[in-house]
Amino acid sequence: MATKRPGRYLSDHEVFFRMHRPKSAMSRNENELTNRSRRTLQSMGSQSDPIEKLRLLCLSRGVTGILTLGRMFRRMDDDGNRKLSEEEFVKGLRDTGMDISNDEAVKVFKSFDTDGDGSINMDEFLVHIRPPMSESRKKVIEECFKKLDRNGDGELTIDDLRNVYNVKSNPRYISGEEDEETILKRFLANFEDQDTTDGIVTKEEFLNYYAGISASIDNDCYFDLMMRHAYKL
Ligand SMILES: [Ca+2]
Ligand SMILES: [Ca+2]
Ligand SMILES: [Ca+2]
Ligand SMILES: [Ca+2]
Repeated sequence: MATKRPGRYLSDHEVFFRMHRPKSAMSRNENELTNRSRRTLQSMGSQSDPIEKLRLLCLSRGVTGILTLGRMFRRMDDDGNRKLSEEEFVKGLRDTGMDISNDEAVKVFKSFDTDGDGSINMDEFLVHIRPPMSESRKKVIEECFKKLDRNGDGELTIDDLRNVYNVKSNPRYISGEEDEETILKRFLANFEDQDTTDGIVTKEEFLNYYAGISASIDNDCYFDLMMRHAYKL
């Protein structure tokens, strides 16, 4: 069982999930999520909450679909300054084909701009658009993050993981296919969206990733158990 092989989940996040959730249950949850999201999307009228629509659009691509939100952000960011101006945001929302009036879009913009500096940065964007999670779910995710973040600087890097997680039982390590660095790097990359993999996982990225997973699991206790088990809290 997984508990007897610490560190093995580092080899491949997919493997990690399959260890903690039977494969059939995993794909069943995920299929349910994508189907439910698609059905809800189709049945939503033009009066529905535009943010909920965006969210469902991402979730209909599966639990990791949430990582494509980052891509959406960059697509909207026309001048590439990593912030969305009101103009970029409103235009971006309308470009998704969403039925939303200018006034509505401006309202959404204002609600996203938490610090009120007149633009939306990536964190503000993700916080508002990812699937909402209960406080208890957020708390357990944050505890896991804290455990991984050994030097407590609020970011996960290879240095946090080195010598903490034993990769020596990893089959690809044993066979000599991969060294520790490669294995740890891939573990971190699971939490980042492919276009911006910088080897640093922020708490927001981590929360964002698990917001996708969380959306596929209805039961709070099960989610809690899965997280504690996975990170040996
Ligand atoms: Ca911009
Ligand atoms: Ca702002
Ligand atoms: Ca750190
Ligand atoms: Ca990153």
